[in-house]
Amino acid sequence: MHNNGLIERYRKFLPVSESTSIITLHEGSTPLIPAYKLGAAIHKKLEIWLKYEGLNPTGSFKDRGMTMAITKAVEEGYKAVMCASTGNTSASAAAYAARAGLRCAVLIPEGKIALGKLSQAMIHGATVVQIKGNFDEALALVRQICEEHPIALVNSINPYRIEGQKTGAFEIIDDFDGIAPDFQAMPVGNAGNITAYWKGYREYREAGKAENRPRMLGFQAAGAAPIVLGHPIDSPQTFATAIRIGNPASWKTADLAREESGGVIGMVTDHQIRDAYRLLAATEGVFCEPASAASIAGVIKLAEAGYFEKMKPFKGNFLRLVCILTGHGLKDPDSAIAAAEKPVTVEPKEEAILEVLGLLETAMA
Ligand code: AN7
Repeated sequence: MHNNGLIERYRKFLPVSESTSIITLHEGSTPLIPAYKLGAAIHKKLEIWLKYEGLNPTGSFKDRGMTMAITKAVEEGYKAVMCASTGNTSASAAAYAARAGLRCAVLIPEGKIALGKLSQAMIHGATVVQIKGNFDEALALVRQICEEHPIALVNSINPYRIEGQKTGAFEIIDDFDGIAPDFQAMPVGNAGNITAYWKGYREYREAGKAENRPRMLGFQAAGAAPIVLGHPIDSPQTFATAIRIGNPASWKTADLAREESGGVIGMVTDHQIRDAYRLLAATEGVFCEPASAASIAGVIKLAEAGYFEKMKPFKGNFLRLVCILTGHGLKDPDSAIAAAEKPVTVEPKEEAILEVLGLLETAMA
């Protein structure tokens, strides 16, 4: 089936009408990839699936919300959009605004944006403004500017963003033939995505499309864990720059998702995130950005704490868990290069290469 984008696919569940002109880059319908080896290595009862959101058109889950936000901005007559961003929102907003013929301005924290994301916002022609401050300060400024000027704010406090992003939950349930996973694990930054997924799971269940709902497992970076610690963080720090956020806009609805679903919002250290990031790429061949690996790191931490021991699957013998891999690894090549083994440089001679490969003795035998 041709993918016409998620608004067409889930039109009945979204705030569009017959006359809405849809702005799409044919996002959504991303693969749900089994990771049996990884699951078994983490816990004998776990069956892990990876929702590879890095395969959206601009390389992150933000496209789900942006197709809705930009479609509605056009419908409502806006000529310009604006967002604050740790990177992916700016990349997505810039791309969809370009497609719609809207002006786009993005406000980002100077020096804390992964290279791929910055390159996207720039090449799509957005006006990129760096502030000597963090994401939370950028968002406060964008809110103020969009209140004072006819500019559509396209951060996830825009309800259309949440509407678009909830379709991720629909896709997972559709892929599993009407059964939600036992758990869904995801990184939490500004907390829009956990809000959106939980809304999606609730609505699909209410519409009779799902028999059950998952427990929501959200993970923040330890240096940027306001929800876990129970207070805003003035100067959030983590190498997973996407989730370097100290005062999430959707804090309350993230708490609600955890409560209503019987889930957990926890935190993982940069060290744990980096290990999970490498492990996933090396054992399953799936490359995500550091923030996305917080989901895997969190699941490992919960497994080690015995969290899954007493849990019962909704169906079958295994606990089915979906990790949302929110962004593609290529977004942030610097982190990959820093986390992996360095390449070896040798003379252009067979012997030198065989030596590196540990094949020298075999070759001489
Ligand atoms: C890869 O781009 O906030 O909890 O400005 O890029 O919905 O914020 C990005 C967030 C997870 C957290 N994974 O999602 C932005 C921005 C990746 C991300 C999150 C982000 P939310």
